[in-house]
Amino acid sequence: MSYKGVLDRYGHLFDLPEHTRPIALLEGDTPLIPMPRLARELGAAEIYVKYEGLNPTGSFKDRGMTAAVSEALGRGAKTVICASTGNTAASAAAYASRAGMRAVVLIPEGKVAAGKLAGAIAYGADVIQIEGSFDDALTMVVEITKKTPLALVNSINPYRIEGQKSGAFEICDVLGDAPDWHCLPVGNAGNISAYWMGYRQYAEVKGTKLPRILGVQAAGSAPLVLGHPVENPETVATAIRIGKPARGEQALMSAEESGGRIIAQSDEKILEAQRILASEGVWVEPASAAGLAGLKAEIEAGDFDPKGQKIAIVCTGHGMKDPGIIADSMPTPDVIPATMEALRELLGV
Ligand code: AN7
Repeated sequence: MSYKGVLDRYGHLFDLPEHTRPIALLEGDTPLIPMPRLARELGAAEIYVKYEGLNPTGSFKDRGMTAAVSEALGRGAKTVICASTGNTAASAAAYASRAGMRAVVLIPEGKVAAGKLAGAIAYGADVIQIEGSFDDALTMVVEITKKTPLALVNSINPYRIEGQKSGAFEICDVLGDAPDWHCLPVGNAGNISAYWMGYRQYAEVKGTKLPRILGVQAAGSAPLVLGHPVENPETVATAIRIGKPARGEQALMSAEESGGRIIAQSDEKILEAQRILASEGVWVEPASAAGLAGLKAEIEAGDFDPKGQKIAIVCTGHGMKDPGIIADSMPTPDVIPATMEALRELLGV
């Protein structure tokens, strides 16, 4: 039977109300790409990248959005609303349009990568820029959904988390068990919470083991590492430029329960990890490289013995989401006259 998306495949494991009316874009079923060279270099047994950029709107958000929009539609909601650093906005916009609903997205002005903003506009959302941060936008959407029939589709919405558990199920299904370690970026902290719930559920129903979780924040937006909210978060990894994570407590508990931890990495290290992944043929947006940056740093610092370990790294969004960062941090291509002579001279052949 052909693939129909995460609700179809894993819906029996999601806690969703009866009224849910499935809206799918065949999200999920993303590749778990083996990285043997990286594993050798870092001294691990096996490393896999869960390439979430291959979801329909280019990020992992589609896993949870299919569930949240399906529930909202079934309940009779006409409009969904979210705050977003970009990927949630694009995903909400796509699923809402597919459902025939209106999407309103609030984003921090000037801090959303081009590919995400373009997506939200292309899918037909009402895009509103806030003269403030993601955290300000989230406060506003939470407030307005308390008093109006607008349906909130940020990951405070429990159905988002239900859908996002599918990432953990897929990794276990492909590997035949959970990995030893699971590394991923942490922003608003929905994904880390969802993965831990998913792994725990699979351990109960399938007898798989529990991985240890390494969550990675950007150093300039690391409230869970600092232990307090960050008023003015800053990082090139704009997806995780979040100072007051909605599921912060749950994220800390998830990491701790798993025997893992949440750490922070500098922008420099995050961009380095982005380049390493690209050198293996996997282009991800900066935030998505945080998991690898953290793993590499832990191994190099001797805080993590990779020997014999099977490690999954979630790369949450596609590189095409943020073309600007490449233009800013990498050399501009050479320009030559349209002659063979110039080409041969440049190539030295
Ligand atoms: C590529 O889109 O918060 O810890 O509003 O886009 O579950 O928040 C995005 C988050 C990691 C962090 N990687 O996940 C939003 C938003 C990418 C992201 C995260 C995000 P959470």
